Amino acid sequence: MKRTMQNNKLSKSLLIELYRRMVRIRAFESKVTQLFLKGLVPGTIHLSTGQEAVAVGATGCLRATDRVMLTHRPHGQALAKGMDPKRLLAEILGREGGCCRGKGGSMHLADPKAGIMPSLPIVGAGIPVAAGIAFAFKQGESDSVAMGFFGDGATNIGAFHEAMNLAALWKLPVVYVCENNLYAVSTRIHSATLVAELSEKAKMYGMPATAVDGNDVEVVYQAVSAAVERARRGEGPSFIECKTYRHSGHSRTDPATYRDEQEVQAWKKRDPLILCRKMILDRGCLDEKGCSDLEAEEEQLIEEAAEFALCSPEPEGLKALEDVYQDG
Ligand SMILES: Cc1ncc(C[n+]2csc(CCOP(=O)(O)OP(=O)(O)O)c2C)c(N)n1
Ligand SMILES: [Mg+2]
Repeated sequence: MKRTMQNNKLSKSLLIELYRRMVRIRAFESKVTQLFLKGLVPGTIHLSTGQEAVAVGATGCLRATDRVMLTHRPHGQALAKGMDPKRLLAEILGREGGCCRGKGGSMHLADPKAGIMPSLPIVGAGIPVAAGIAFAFKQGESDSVAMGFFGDGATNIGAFHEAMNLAALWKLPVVYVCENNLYAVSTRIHSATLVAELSEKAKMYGMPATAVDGNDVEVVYQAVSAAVERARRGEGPSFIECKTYRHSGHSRTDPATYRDEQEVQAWKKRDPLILCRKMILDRGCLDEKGCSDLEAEEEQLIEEAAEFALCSPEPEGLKALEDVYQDG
């Protein structure tokens, strides 16, 4: 992706590409919801609607060889890092054509060729793994970078603290992207920690840490790309807290009645897609028709993904143990 900036603003073509990716994620998760309501998705799903700017802005400057660790809310992050929507949707439906041949489902996605390591839905578990990947890059004298995504709730987990400490101490090339959506399931952030700013937790271990508007894709891109460049130069890890909000409940079974309706509406007004679309129109990157055409193209891409996924067969029972154990 072209990465030029003009007057601290992203180039028009880059902004359009970032918008396209956010629209793709929104259309994808809306299709997942439809299929879930038809009873076609085994298990539950955790949607990232409202948080698209974090996934897209954070991964926008990464190379295919950089690796990401995802969470229990991984659809948007996987699409943003380059997973094919067809293989992702087939995986969520538990079909043979999925990225893990239907064995993983929504929360266990992987596509190592695209730099997507198997996602870990155990809260916080991916944080030390991202440090481990970065350690391997460093040992191999590669300039690749690892990125670890996690939520606000994960910053209260022991693994977070151990990983932050080692990543800083060993100057590992890892960028930690914390999606602070104010809740861990139904627990509001400040009923779980007395630390007012999450970035303080990372600073304490000796790494640069900052908080940004996670609904502004340009701001996320700029903050994270500076951290990625720093890691590539061998200067060590960074922590970026992206303040954002999920539009729906924690999972499909959560009506989210613990949230104040005014709070939800205030965040919906700052929907990252609305903000980015306005930026694109105001800066003359595209006109109204250009935006609608782009949105229609992404809808079409997701329709094709659904067709592929729904036509993909369920895995045969006898194949259940294939790809599970390493040979030899
Ligand atoms: C170790 C562990 N404890 C509890 C759970 C159940 N659980 C799944 S997601 C979640 C909340 C995570 O909140 P946060 O880190 O803020 O991420 P978000 O869901 O907001 O994206 C919990 C408690 C789990 N998966 N792993
Ligand atoms: Mg959260």
